[in-house]
Amino acid sequence: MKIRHSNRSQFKDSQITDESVYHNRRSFIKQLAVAGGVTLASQPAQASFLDWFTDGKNETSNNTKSRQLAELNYQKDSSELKRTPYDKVTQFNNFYEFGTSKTEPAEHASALQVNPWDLKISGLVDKPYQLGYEDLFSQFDLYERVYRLRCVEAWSMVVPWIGIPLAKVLERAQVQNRAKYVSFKTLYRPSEMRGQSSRFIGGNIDYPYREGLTIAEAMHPLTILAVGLYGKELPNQNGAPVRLIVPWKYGFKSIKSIVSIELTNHQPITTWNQLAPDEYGFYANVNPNVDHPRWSQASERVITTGGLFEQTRVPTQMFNGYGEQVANLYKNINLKTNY
Ligand SMILES: Nc1nc2c(c(=O)[nH]1)N[C@H]1C(S)=C(S)[C@@H](COP(=O)(O)O)O[C@H]1N2
Ligand SMILES: [Mo]
Repeated sequence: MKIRHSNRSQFKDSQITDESVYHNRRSFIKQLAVAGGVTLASQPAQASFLDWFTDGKNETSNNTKSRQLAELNYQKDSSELKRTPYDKVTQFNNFYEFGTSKTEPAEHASALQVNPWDLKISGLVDKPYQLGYEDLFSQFDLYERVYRLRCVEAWSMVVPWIGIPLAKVLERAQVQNRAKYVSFKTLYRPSEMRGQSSRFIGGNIDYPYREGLTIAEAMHPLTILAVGLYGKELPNQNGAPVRLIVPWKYGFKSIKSIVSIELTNHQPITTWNQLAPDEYGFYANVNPNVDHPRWSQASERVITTGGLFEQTRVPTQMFNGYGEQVANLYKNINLKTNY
């Protein structure tokens, strides 16, 4: 593993606080413009970006404003969390499409072309639609959410994500009543994702990588589609240009580089459950009381700045510490058998 010094000084405090949606959107867009990630040249694109800074749009009715504030409150507790340095967040990854080690994603994910992108929202909806690369940054309000990410491998990190509540994306498609689950798929493009053309590199996964949630989980305000972290666009190795974040579930649920979101009436097949059903369930809620068959889930190693000798272990919390918000989703479910 490469050991590098933290780069935190490059982030302004304004990017990693929860002051306001307005403020975050503005600093995020500045970042995008500086990074050259988005072209501001064309008039229509510029107009839609500028709309973000005005209060004249339908998005900013009083109702919407209070809802936005309510959602931001979810972040209050977690804003106390100590953030994992940017270098660790972007160089210690799981993204088997680029290799099974923690360092291969950062080494090989630059091959992935994220612009243009095509994310389809389809299935049991009245209004299926698509989002292109720039739409991901311009068509919805963006929020900063500082969440702990707990991998099933018993390590965790704390990441300031920027994203869109998934519920907003689903609501636009007008979800039908008979939809019970949401199915997600990662891009399948072996020419750019080396693990998809080699079982040896890609860990024997039947690509594309797939994940799924119940409708209630997908609609929960903590569930977001992330398009950025630390005030910048997502690096490819973290799942650019758009990935799921479900903070109360093991990290493998948080599927990267998504091209398809499909509403279904049946529980979707999911990658890790298909590969090893005795070890990885569909729910995959973080649960210190249900061990993995091969290791304990009672505690976790916190990924910090440290080098080889660092060992910061903390007890794992039920639902990764988000129980107050999500426990009610599972009140009629046996969490030992539905792991
Ligand atoms: N498409 C895809 N998504 C994926 C994975 C993967 O291999 N492929 N790994 C998962 C796992 S196991 C974890 S812990 C998180 C890691 O996210 P991060 O690298 O941004 O920390 O991504 C998840 N999403
Ligand atoms: Mo993971």
